[in-house]
Amino acid sequence: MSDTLKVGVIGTGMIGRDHIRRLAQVLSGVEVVAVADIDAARAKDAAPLGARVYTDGQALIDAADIEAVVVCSWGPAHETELLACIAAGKPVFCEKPMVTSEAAALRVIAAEAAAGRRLIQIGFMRRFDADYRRLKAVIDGGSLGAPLMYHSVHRNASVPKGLYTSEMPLNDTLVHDADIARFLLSDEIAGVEVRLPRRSTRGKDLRDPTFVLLHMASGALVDVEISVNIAYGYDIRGEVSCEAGVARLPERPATVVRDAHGVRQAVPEDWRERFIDAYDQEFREWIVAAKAGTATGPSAWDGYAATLVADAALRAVESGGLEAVAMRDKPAIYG
Ligand code: NAD
Ligand code: ISE
Repeated sequence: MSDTLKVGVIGTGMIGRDHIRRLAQVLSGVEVVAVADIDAARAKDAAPLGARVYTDGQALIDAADIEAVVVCSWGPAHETELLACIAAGKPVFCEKPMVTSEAAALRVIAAEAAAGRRLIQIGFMRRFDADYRRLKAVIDGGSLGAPLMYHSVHRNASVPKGLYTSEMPLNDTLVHDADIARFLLSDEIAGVEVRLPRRSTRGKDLRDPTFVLLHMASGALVDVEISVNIAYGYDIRGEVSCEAGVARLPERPATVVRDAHGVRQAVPEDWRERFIDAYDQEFREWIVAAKAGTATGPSAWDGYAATLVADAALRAVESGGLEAVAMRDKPAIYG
């Protein structure tokens, strides 16, 4: 493999464009040589100077000069793209959600396990965020005792303009909170309940907000507020209550403005601003591993775990009760 990792990016929507920007302009040791999108105009518009443009992701994956792939298409398209990358033996960074059903997740894991080595990193960027890493270090340090509860707040100002379905608060948004709960508490999710509070009148056809309760295998409980249309900004909060103290994510630094309306600080507009450094870091680590022909960081197994939680949450909306999450035995490649 060359010194400069030659990558192709599939999906040139909001996050595809943002990742192309960081790969082409911010990070070193990597070059975007091709992009693909079913929307040809969008792909052309997003392509860095000199990069080839495809409308077929498979053709990009098959291209001989492409050493690694970044998947930023919609969740339901990810399975096909991941299986094609595994078949081609190419490391792949795949945005969350890895897939949108348990059956698809099992097919991806089986294919990667059969390949005999990790090729997939999932875009759970919170694991690379300095604030979350410090919070985990405090919990792991043990001075506060065992974690008993985790309160997670996940607020979006508005829903994205592209594909958006009624299932997305659970299979697209909740997956971040599920993954970070597993990461922070070093625990697995054993069951899920969902409660639907009074509905916000701001979204015409939107069932928002959503309240989720995750039952961890240890007995710890995790409550998650998901708001996808809360107007004021992108607000991510987290606090862990332990036996002998609590630890929480800090307030983000922002200029304090005092004027005739009072004192205020701006809230990030969306995930691009809040997690800008975390996305850069997840790709730094991905590039190093991809150059070695493998993957580190959040794995397909983590993608599978989050998918199971999303499936259980969707069932819990229907049943109104506690839905179990039962994970299979972990294949050896996931450690
Ligand atoms: P988007 O709608 O803005 O863009 C998706 C793009 O993928 C569109 O241009 C669409 O034409 C293209 N596409 C769809 N299916 C395709 C296929 N089979 N082949 C090629 N192109 C295809 O959506 P987005 O906001 O950029 O989200 C894309 C993915 O990234 C989603 O899975 C989303 O959950 C994830 N995402 C992650 C984060 C994060 O914080 N990690 C943030 C935003 C989005
Ligand atoms: C989006 O797809 C993301 O992944 C963001 O990180 C998340 O906060 C948002 O809710 C999703 O729509």
